[in-house]
Order: sequence, then structure tokens, then C-alpha cells
Amino acid sequence: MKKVFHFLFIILIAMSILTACGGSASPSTSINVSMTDFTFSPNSFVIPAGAQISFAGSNNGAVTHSFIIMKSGYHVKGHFTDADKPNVFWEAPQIAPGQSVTDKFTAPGDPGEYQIICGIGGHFEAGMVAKLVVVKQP
Ligand SMILES: [Cu+2]
Repeated sequence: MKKVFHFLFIILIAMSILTACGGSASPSTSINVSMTDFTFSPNSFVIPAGAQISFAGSNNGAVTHSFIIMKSGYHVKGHFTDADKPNVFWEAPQIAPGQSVTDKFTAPGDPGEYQIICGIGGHFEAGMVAKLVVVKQP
């Protein structure tokens, strides 16, 4: 009998760990981001593949910012230049200081991690980057 309780206890612990991990990765069809000089907050977004996504960005910094999602597997290196532009998946309208923008886009169909950057000169270099995680629809 004691062994059975021991076994149930282990199952309970395993279940709570699985639940905790699942919760952190639950996808959302909206992205709400605050931008400052030079940070995206939050800096990680989880969205379902192929879904219609509502974007809302607000610039709480002192200079203009942008929100650019790079294509699957592509990472900007060093500087964001014209050479990177063919590898942009989606770009929100630029946002002036104190302004907000809303827009919509269709999430990538391929699950995986996508790089998000600010394309304003010098901001990528200043560390203005974030991560988009695209997950398969259940
Ligand atoms: Cu910026």
C-alpha cells in the first residue's frame, strides 16, 4: 500500500511540472508591445501558426521605433541594412515617440523562432531585439 502512495506522489509532481511548462507557452492572437529606448517590453511573444494576429504597439521612448519580424531562420548580424530587407517577414508602421499604432498580420505558417528587431539606425546595435515563437495550432 505504501508503494502505491509513493507512485501517486511521483505522478502528481510530474503533472504539476508539465502544467507549469505548458502554461508559459500558451499562444495569443494579439501582440501588445511597449517600446522604449532601446527595449521591447515584453521581449518574447508566442503566437499560433497561420493565425490572424492583432498588433498594438506604443512608443514610450524619446525617439521613433519600429517592429520588424524577420523570416524563418534569418538573423540580422551586426547591423540592419538594405541587404536584410528582402528577409523581412512583416513590419509594423513606424511609431513616433508618445504614439501608438494598431495593425494586423497573418502569422507565419511554419512553427519556430523568429527574430524581431527595431530597424531604426543604431537600435538593433543597442540591443533592441525580441523573439517571436510560432507554435503549431492545436
Ligand atoms: Cu528603436
